[in-house]
Amino acid sequence: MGSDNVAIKYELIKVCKQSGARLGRVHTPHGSFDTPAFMPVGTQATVKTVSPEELKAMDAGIILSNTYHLFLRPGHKLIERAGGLHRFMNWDRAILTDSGGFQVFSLSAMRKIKEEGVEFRSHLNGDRLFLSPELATEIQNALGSDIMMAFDECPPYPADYDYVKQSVERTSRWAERCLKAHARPDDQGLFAIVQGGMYEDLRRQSAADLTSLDFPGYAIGGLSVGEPKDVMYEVLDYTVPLLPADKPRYLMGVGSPDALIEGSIRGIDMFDCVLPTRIARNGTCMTSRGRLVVRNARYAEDFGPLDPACDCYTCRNYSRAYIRHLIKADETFGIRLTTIHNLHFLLKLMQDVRQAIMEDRLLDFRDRFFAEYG
Ligand code: PRF
Ligand code: ZN
Repeated sequence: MGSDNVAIKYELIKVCKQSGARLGRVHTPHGSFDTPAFMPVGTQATVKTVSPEELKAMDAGIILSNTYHLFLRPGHKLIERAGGLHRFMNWDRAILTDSGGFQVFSLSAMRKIKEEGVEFRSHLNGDRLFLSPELATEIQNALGSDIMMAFDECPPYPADYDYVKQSVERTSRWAERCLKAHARPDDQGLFAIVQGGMYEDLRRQSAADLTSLDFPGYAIGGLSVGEPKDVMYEVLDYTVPLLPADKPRYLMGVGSPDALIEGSIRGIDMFDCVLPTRIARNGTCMTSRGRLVVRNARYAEDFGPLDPACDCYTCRNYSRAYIRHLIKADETFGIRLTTIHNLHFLLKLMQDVRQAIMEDRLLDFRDRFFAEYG
């Protein structure tokens, strides 16, 4: 299980003989979670509309939150004074924080990337702000997340080779600066992020740079940024084998059911995505038969559950017609019900994936799932 003086340890339990997927367990200062794992997203120190008790009942062992948002509001110093992010939000299981590298590029205006860091304007009030590897690390140390992410640059898609090469090299220098700035290595693990766009030799260069620095886990960034799915799977095919087998591997920002299964098959251990919670808020549900838009008029008098195959709180107690009515009437309970269902659906999918790995039948599971899900 690795040495004892590190915050994050990966335990490999079993490799699926049929697919090569890994069943494992990640040990953190706030408990352990089984992998492959899906991490619900709690951007603003809350997984939108659901309580920590509800998340636990759905088997979430780890959630994700965001440096960028908490830095802007309410501020990491305030959260530190509250006793850290776990205490502040009443979540005593594991938390991973993203570094802000990606959010600065996707949300803020007027970014200027320099060697020192990134200058940007707040998406809330236009304030001129600056994030650097050192500050992103200091913020995450103050938040006290179990897993912190290095401050990286995620290039857009498509991006030309020379641009991506520069950004890989900068991301490597920034990762080293994060490691130096990290003040709590005994109770927080810092993961590095492999970039390199869709270029195999740049992924190779990025992985070589970062694995030479011995982080307790590695993420693959820069995917699910608009490229075709086949391209993402191809990048995973050659990138995952570049990462150490005794550390967790995290595919950032990916959470569609098909990508969770295909990523697991390729050796990914952790995933996060706003998809289940975001689509829930406009009335879209993930079901065993594919997506269902419960707002649709065809469900006005459908008194059955969202998904007959689901045993979540929502499906055990409420009908499509009722949920549709709530959402159309702008009643917040409606989006709570769809959020609970979607999170339950993905967390249950990951339980099924883990069971299939245990029984060496993940490829069979994939084929059966896709035949139903479409
Ligand atoms: N870097 C960081 N966060 C991310 C990404 C990345 O490349 C992605 C890419 N899909 C999602 N979230 N820091
Ligand atoms: Zn359900």
